[in-house]
Amino acid sequence: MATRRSFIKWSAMSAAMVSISKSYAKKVSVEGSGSKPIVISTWKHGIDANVDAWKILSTGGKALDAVEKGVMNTESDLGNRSVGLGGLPDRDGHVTLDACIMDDKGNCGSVCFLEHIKHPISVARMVMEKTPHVMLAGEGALKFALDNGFTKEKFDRTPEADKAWKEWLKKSEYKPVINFENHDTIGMIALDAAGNLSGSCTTSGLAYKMHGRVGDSPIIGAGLFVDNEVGAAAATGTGEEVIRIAGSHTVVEMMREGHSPEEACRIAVERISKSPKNVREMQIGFLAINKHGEFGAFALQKGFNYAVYSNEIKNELKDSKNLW
Ligand code: SD4
Repeated sequence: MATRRSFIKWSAMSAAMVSISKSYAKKVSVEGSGSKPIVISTWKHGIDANVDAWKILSTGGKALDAVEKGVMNTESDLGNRSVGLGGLPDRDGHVTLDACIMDDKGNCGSVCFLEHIKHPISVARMVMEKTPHVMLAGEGALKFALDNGFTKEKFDRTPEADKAWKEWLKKSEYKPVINFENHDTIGMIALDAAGNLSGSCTTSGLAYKMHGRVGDSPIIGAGLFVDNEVGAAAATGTGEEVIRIAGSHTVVEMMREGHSPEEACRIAVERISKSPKNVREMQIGFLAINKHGEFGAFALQKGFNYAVYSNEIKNELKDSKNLW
């Protein structure tokens, strides 16, 4: 039987929970008007990726299918220097790919340090759906992909990436820092017509990184996080800094506390600005959607943009606000 003391404790907890959920439900100042379905994704290439995602979302399809199909568009573009097999290699000439995906039920899958596969995002989805694991790396990830019907692309680097790498080798200046010319991982998050969220993230990582380096993009909670009760977030920029603060998870937790998507992203960016490393020259950006379909973004530096597609916003590139 409940004692008076446990009843009082329970009542106090319930009151606190009601006030938290009220503050979450409260409409704070937000970028997006709050509609569904909606998809948002990082950088200019998000425009083309959103088109493929929207074909699924606008016909009642699932956010999970949309975010996979959407970023496959970017992975297929061999002209892209930071996503897919067209990406710039590491310092030893290897193009190593990182990707992850997360659905509305908390399922997630990831691959990192994967070579020779055109669509790492689909391998990540297969890790999620066909294995008891979340993450496969390197040779093991490649073997898993080949065993499951993916084909090994023959070339090591595109001719353009090869040329850029050979040019870089002349000085071999090791500066694995995201600056203003050196970024465009795709992170995509979507809310479908049924009200479910999912996200994806895929990249070739930092150009000329150390062989074996893995960034934030395949790490659930860093490059991507989805909580279907609250919202979803994705990151772009210098992965080490995003990992240090568990960036995308932080953004989602801030939304859980009642912050708008943009405010939540700003809080994460402010934390990064206090990094023990010198982040003055780095670019890091987050984007987020909440359960109501409101969205927002925030970055350290000027220049981060993201693409939004909904019934009201027909695939527009928006400039993110920034700290510095
Ligand atoms: C990484 N976050 O590997 C990725 C790189 C990136 O825009 O986002 N570039 O650190």
